[in-house]
Amino acid sequence: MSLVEKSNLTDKNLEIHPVAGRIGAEIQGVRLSDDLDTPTIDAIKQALLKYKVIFFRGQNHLDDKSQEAFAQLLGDLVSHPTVPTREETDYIHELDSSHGGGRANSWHTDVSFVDAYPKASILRAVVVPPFGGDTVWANTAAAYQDLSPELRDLADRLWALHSNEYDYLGSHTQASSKAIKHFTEVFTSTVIETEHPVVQVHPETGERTLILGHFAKKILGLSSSDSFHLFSVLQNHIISLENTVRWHWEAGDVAIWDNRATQHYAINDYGDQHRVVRRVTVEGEVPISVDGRRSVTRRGK
Ligand SMILES: O=C(O)CCC(=O)C(=O)O
Ligand SMILES: [Fe+2]
Repeated sequence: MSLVEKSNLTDKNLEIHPVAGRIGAEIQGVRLSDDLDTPTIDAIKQALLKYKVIFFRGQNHLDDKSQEAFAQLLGDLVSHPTVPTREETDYIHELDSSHGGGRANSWHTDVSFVDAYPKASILRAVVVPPFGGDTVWANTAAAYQDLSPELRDLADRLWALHSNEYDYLGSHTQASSKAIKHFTEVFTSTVIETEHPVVQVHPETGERTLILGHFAKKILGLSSSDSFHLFSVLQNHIISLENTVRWHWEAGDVAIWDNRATQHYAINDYGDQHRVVRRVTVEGEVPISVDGRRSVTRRGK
């Protein structure tokens, strides 16, 4: 699959420049705000479905309130089920590198441990280190297409248990263990477990996408060992480099991703330098498997 092209959308001032071959495009000529006109918002939504993650440079005029207001044009916003929102905001989830849980250096789909997990995330860079701190996204629809027909058939029938109780220390070596311990206590203050199909049918594009990432604890019906190995086989297709796009942030950049068709990873290579990003998430729908069954929450919520 290749999306290497330059396309102009309805508004002649709005330009789309693909950043990588299978995922990601930069959109130029748009000042994000809640008073964008309908054709522009429709063009942004179409680009999001096609490129899976879209980037906007230089949105330095945005603050927490106007980020929330813009995001509401994409749907109803939802707050995180366990982590409190940033003070004096309704929906802003802050990741600050100096706090526990502020470095998302592990492949995941946001909040995939609930049934109707967010359909989109809108992330704004507030403090960016002079070097390092890039984020990488992977296309889970292209990953599915990349599987052999035999593996696709198998994946279509599998289900996995996702939980917010996962191995945080596995990916965090720098933040103090006290900060991580506190974050883990808050993050798992209610343990939530949901069974998702490993392959869902995307409600808008009809594409089949893989739902895995670090909240997936176990593929159901397999021994722990088989689950671990099969998870690795499928997850490795998702994160193959051909399937990814890497964004080098500047303060004021905004990234929007289709959380039903991507995973992402925040690279933790900037040591003690400060990095702050703020995210809002848009409410999603309960995933549906290839054979028409819906995800089920088994615990929590
Ligand atoms: O820090 C980043 O670049 C991404 C953090 C993250 O995983 C998120 O905002 O969902
Ligand atoms: Fe995330």
